[in-house]
Amino acid sequence: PRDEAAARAIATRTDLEKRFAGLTLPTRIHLDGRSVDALDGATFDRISPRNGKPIAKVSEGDEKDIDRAVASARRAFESGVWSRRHPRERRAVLQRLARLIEEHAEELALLESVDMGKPYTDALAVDLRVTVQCLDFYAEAADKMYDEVAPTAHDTLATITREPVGVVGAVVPWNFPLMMAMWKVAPALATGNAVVLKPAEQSPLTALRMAQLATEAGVPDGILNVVPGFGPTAGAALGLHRDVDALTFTGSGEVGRLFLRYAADSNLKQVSLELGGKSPQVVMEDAPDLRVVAKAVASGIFFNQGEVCSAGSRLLVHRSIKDELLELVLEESRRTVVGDPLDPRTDVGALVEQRHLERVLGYVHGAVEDGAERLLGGHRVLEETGGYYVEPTVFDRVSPDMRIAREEVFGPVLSVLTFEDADEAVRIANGTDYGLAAAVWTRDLSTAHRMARALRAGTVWVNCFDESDITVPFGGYAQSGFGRDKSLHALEKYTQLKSTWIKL
Ligand code: TXE
Repeated sequence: PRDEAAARAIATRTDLEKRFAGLTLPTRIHLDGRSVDALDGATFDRISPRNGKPIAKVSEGDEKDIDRAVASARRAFESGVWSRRHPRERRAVLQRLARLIEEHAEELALLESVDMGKPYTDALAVDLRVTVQCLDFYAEAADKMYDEVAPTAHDTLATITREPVGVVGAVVPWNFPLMMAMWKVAPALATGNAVVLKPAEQSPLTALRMAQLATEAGVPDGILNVVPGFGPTAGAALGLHRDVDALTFTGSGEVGRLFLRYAADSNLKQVSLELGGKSPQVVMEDAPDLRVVAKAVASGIFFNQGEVCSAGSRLLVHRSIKDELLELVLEESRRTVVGDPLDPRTDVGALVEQRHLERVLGYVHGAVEDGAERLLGGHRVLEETGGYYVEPTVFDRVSPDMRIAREEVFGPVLSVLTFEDADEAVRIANGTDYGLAAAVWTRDLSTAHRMARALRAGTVWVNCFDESDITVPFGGYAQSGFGRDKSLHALEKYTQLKSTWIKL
């Protein structure tokens, strides 16, 4: 019965709250295997988006702290304690870390949920599962990478070997804090680099806890340093540092551009960028079961509060089936529960911070002003909790030139557009600056292949959405960035090729 389920849920929520209250929060910089304060002792308040209340004071690293973290990483890298270790031993250490993360999965999911507002159940089932898989994948890869011998003249030998780049800077966002960190840290460590990680100021806790576990697992001191702090100070210092060899970033396009500038203004460090998107879900006239499509459309935009770089924020549907599909999408959207991230019944948690809530609501108001028709949602809800909740929102009659159809909202807001034929669908789908992901729904094999080729995106899904696996690369075309996370291709970002000629 519903009441009983509700009572159970509340008990669980209370248990989680109690559990969180009992945790010693990881709040200090992780440097040389130890927790230390910022050099000037500065801290900043972490506010939980579930209720707007402070949960911790976290060390605020700045340029000087980044400086000593990079120096420590450089020392550790050059010492060879990790870079020259037998790859099999690096594998064993990373596997130990994977097991420790597994053991602490509930604690880490709880930190993630309270820190940045995603449902605890998703944090556990998605973020933590993927984090562990990622680490296991790159740990396994560590001792299975072979180098090459080139087919050169008989009296020469030319080897092509992969070497670690050295010190890797990683700047990550707050939407999947631990998972994104691991997408960068695992391949970088597996290939023998040292890493300085700057988590987002909205979500530093899991990265700090993970670094403590890394030390416990045997990652040598200095090989993984984590410096929480703000973008324009700590983030910029890492981007501008002359002793950082590669910088891997996930975040906004605006800041991505800055990292290219930082590299140009300092040491031309190698930069890779993953910058979000405006992913279309293209539903052709001959789409399969529209109920299945509707479910995928709703979860594709509401999962993780819509704070997903590949969120299916544009529904492009053939005019002839629009009414039918839209009705089903609205049904799914109404069933989507917004609520406390710690409540197991919650599908959509809290947006990460007040500023972001305002940004999302700003897009909603802008869409109304531009003439889009609001069919559902569009409001802040549960304001009495002090948290930053927005209900699932659906806009119809969106035209491709409206801001809501072009810019990344990063909230639970779906725009519906229509098309007459495949050419128009492709034109609209490809008509933004982004190119991260796209989906096409069709029963026709040729249409599927033709559309998959025509869609300008790093990932194309056919008759599915959000399908993913650590073995498959992820990254963008166009202004969604360059370089790939996940799969063996990600290793290219953290290694460089050396050609060695030997005259025989
Ligand atoms: O991102 P920022 P924000 C998009 C999404 C979102 C918007 C703004 O549309 O609404 O960006 O989010 C660090 N120098 N995405 O403001 O600012 C910052 O500290 C160096 C898409 O949170 O890009 C954090 O660690 N670093 C995205 C990281 O950059 C700086 C995920 C990301 O923050 C910096 C997040 C500076 N001047 C947001 N300013 C995705 N691709 O998934 C900030 N940072």
